[in-house]
Amino acid sequence: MSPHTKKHPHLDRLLKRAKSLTLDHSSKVLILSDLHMGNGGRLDEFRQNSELVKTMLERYYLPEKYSLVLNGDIEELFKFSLESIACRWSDVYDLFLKFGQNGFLWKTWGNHDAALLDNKEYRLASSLVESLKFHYEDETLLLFHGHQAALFMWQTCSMLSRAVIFFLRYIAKPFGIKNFSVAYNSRQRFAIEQSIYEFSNQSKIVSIIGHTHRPLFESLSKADFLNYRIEELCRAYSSADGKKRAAIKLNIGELKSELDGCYKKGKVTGLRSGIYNNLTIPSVFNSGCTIGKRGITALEIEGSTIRLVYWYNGRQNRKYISERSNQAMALDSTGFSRIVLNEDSLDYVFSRLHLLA
Ligand SMILES: [Mn+2]
Repeated sequence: MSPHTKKHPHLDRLLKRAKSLTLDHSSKVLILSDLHMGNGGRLDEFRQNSELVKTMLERYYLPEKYSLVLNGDIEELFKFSLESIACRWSDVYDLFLKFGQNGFLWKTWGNHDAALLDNKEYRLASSLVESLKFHYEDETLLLFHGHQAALFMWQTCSMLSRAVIFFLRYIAKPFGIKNFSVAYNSRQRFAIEQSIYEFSNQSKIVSIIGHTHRPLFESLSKADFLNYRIEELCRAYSSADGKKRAAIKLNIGELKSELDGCYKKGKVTGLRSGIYNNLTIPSVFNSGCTIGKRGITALEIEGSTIRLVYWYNGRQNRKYISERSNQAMALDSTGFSRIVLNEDSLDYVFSRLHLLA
């Protein structure tokens, strides 16, 4: 296809109109999406992780001087009124607004909270945009919710939205029908991710989305990473002294059995690895969502590093596997823990994008 053919004109428009910000090597940004906050009742999908979200914002990201991007579907307006949401979670809005002091607070709208556009009462009204672009050196990261990729689907939905909202509020609720926010099956999710992936590679930008509730972190596959790490350790071994050699040998043994585990499953495992084509181009990242049963995922940008992190109740005796063999960090005595699932330098991400896309 000619480079001048615009296959995704609506995503292109989004990129052109995006609110511009510049990142430097001291920038810290937390990206969250898909909180789906409700009225605090049984059908409120935010409720079960609300303490976790409040604690990590207040005790970790605020004191660590992070700025905040809320990347869409923060409120669940298909099922609840803004009044009921704002009333139940006013302390969460207080927290969001404090991030302005660390740098900035921006919120992109998603399909479940687009109705807030004309609402003057809305507390985050002055932070609301459709998309954001971060300029990092000569590179661009585009942040948007992601539903825009399914424009045709969405136009059809808009025509039906009155009926859908009526159904969800007045029929689904009394009968206790759950899980409406997981609106896409895996094929539709794949179609959305794929068109954003295509668009990002064509435009040589990195897109950061939410919407599909599936965390994405394009990177080396776990097996490639483990191979690379083992290689490094073997090189270090030859120049190490006796004590260090023993530690390196132990470490290599652990990595080797992890690597064997990857191959035993018959495929290279990981959150994401090469499902669109044979080469992994790290052009689409997804912060995941905060309505998971066991914990939440989020993206962090800290200077030249981008990370996918997982926060969970550390008192539960469960083992979480990091793609990079990282250790979990307990947050003081809160009971909550954070583990880095995957991380890469932005320079590496953009080099790969330019060399492979
Ligand atoms: Mn959405």
